[in-house]
Amino acid sequence: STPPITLALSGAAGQIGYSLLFRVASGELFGRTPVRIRMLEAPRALAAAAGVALELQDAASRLIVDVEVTADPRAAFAGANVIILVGARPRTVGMERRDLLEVNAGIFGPQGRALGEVAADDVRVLVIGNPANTNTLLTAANAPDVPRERFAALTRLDHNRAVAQLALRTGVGVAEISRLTVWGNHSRTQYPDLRHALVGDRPALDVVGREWAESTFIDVVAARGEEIIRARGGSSVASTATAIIDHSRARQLGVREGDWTSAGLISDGSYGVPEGIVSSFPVRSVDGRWEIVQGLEIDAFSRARIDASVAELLDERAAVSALGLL
Ligand code: NAX
Repeated sequence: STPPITLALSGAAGQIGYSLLFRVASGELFGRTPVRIRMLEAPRALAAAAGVALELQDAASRLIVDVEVTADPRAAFAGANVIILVGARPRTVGMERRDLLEVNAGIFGPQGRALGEVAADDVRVLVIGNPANTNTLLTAANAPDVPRERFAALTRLDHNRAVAQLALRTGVGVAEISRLTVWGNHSRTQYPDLRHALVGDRPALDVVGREWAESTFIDVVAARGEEIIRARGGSSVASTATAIIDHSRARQLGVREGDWTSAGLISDGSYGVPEGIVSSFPVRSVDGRWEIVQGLEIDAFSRARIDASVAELLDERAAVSALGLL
């Protein structure tokens, strides 16, 4: 029988954790491979996490080998093959960005160090907690021995939002949409790019026109998180869990020939994005490793949008560096 995968999930008692764990139990994340679950939580949420673990028992999943709950990153990450970092300190009213970055560096720095020391040799790390790109940078910087391509920030939710909007606009099923890219930061400055996208076999730009592509589409996708908060009275949870599963399956199984998806990866300088920052790119997975899709032509409009989001990422990196946290 297949040896189990060890999954460590931080923020496991939070909303996204609560949604994701039961989908792991039903095999959506790792197929038929059995899984050991390590739930990492802040000390104040350990009791709630233990409650979620009881419910996981009640799911009577044939795939779950065991569940452990801990507040110690080293215990959670020991031997972990997949680490999903959801737990973060959300921005509260009146909180400066500098404070937000500092508090989160206090979480992701030590977690990076711990995973670098004790995770399995084949570990993959996916960061969801915001600011996701810079939290990924902090995690990776503190785990220098883990190969750089193993770290990703989740931008698949933004990608899925872009796919859905383009399908709605053009009246086709989502399966007809390909070659969309989300570039840059997981924030309002992100650039959902349909310049290379296809609707069926037609260039998306010919179908929707420049006006819609360059204003409405970008605004709707980039502001979708806020729209959900207004409509639902809470941030995106189940769709985030879906995006985590989609990202992970695309990494494990690859994407359709001729297509790609989006993920925040540590830049190797591709597309003029400064080396070392974590930016969303067009990506494909080759033998389970993320690679940036090369050779796409970047016109002046795209250049300006990518540069604007990259400027924000450089700013975040500078702020964390200035605090002595990188
Ligand atoms: P919740 O507040 O429901 O859950 C967060 C959990 O993290 C809490 O249970 C908290 O106790 C835990 N936590 C805090 N510090 C921790 C630490 N040091 N170690 C372990 N756990 C810790 O938020 P939820 O709705 O689950 O969202 C979590 C994060 O996802 C937020 O940062 C949010 O901004 C981010 N998001 C990112 C998205 C993306 O696409 N990248 C989209 C959805 C979401 O907004």
